[in-house]
Amino acid sequence: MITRRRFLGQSGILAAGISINKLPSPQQTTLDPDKLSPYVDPLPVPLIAQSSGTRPSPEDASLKLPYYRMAMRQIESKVHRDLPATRMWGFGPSSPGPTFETRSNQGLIVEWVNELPTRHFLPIDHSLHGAEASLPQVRSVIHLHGGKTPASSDGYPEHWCVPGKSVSSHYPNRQDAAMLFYHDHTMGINRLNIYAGLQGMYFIRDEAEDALNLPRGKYEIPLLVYDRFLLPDGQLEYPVSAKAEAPWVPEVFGNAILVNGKLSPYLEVEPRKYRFRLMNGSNGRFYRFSLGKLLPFHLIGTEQGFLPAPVQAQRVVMAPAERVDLVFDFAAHAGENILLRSDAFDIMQFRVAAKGAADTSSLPPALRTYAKIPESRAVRTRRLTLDERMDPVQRSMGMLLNNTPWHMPVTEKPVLNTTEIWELVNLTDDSHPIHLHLVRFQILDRRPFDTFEFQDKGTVRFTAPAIPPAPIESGWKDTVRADPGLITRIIIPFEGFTGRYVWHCHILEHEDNEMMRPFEVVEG
Ligand SMILES: [Cu+2]
Repeated sequence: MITRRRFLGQSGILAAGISINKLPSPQQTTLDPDKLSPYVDPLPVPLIAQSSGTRPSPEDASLKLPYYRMAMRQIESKVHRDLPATRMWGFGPSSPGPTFETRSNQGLIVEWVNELPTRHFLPIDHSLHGAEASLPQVRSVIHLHGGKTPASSDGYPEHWCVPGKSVSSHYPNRQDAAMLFYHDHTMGINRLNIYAGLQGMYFIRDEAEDALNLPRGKYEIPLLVYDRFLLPDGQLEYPVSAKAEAPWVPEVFGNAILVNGKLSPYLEVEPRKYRFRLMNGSNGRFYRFSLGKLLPFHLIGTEQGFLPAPVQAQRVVMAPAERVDLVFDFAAHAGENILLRSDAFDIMQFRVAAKGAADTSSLPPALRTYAKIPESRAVRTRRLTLDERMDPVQRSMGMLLNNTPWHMPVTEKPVLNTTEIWELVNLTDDSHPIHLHLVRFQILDRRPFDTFEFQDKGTVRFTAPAIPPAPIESGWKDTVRADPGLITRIIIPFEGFTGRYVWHCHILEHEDNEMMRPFEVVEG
């Protein structure tokens, strides 16, 4: 198996996003997905979440907001026709859970109810902070990724609840149309809870989106892609280290890549334009997606909504938690089968019908007004390192942000309604998708620097010119790849709410082992 790290050592930073698409060679005890017939299961599309009544708004009790009850439960779900059902944790009947559909400025309330069993079925590492053996095994708290959410509803990792209890969240949705997602964020076991299945999609719509006349309804398809390690009996396996008392591993790559919970599904499509809302929901795997033999498609959005204009591409690299919005036109492919691929791996099949209804949707040349934030607006620049701790034989002992463990006092306290620049100084050998809660940001640039000189003297000596963000990154983001050997600069308006939030690496194994820190937005 080629790990991301080893591949990076061989290939340099430009390969960062694509380096971990090698699947581990099947051993006798693991499932060989190549022996299963591909494209025998239709692609499932999660049901739309339904509200049940209303609740008063926490901001104004005279205002009634839709109320959703979302119960986390252990379920059995078939990932492939020829495998027994897989034990998972889902929301209501499914994993991924039901999809939220709401509109900008339409607040809602979700009661996240923990109806899970009291024993975890994946290996907890009690040596990790926040996962001590004295704590209940099964705990959950849900975060809405990409949401501009009040701190008390944001799913702070320590605000978990146990089976039989619930946590309610208020999502005001005062933000632009975008594809967000909800997922578990529990301290020390987040990687296991999401791996078990606790994630789902959340769409915010707005009038600007309505006016674009993009493909919609059955012509707009969410594709939540994630890898899992499956055993021959179809059950989930989560890899462990050789140390029984400390089973944490620094990264997990499965032998099976699922789309909306199915292995190698197919989707019947008409020969017309479709809009795909693609998301990487993996713990640690990066993808470089393409369609067919590098057929061109149009990228129209990123994590926090539309790009200024469509960008034509043949591939798109996605780190965990990144989302892209893309339009592909099957019109010239009537009667063909087209694969969604990630480098050499076939992920799903689109079966294009010979004919379909007339396509009245459009791909507008302009999507959104978008202004780059001038650097001069930043009131403060923070230099923050990404660090890895190694044991004497160069095994990873975990990652850190700014060399500071989670439990240390809060050091990042941006003032509400000010803008800051954060310089992410990556001193590790990995590419880390860094996510900040509450905010959206823009990428300024990435620039190579001398990491040895920085570690010796603490000084930055750039070794090459700054690299501007790729066209697909030239919009509002909430997750940014910080590649090794580079300083990645982002510019962040801190808007919406004061209070305690977190920022972290979205490689879930890193996040669970100290690559997460609180930040606090304070009044001016
Ligand atoms: Cu990381």
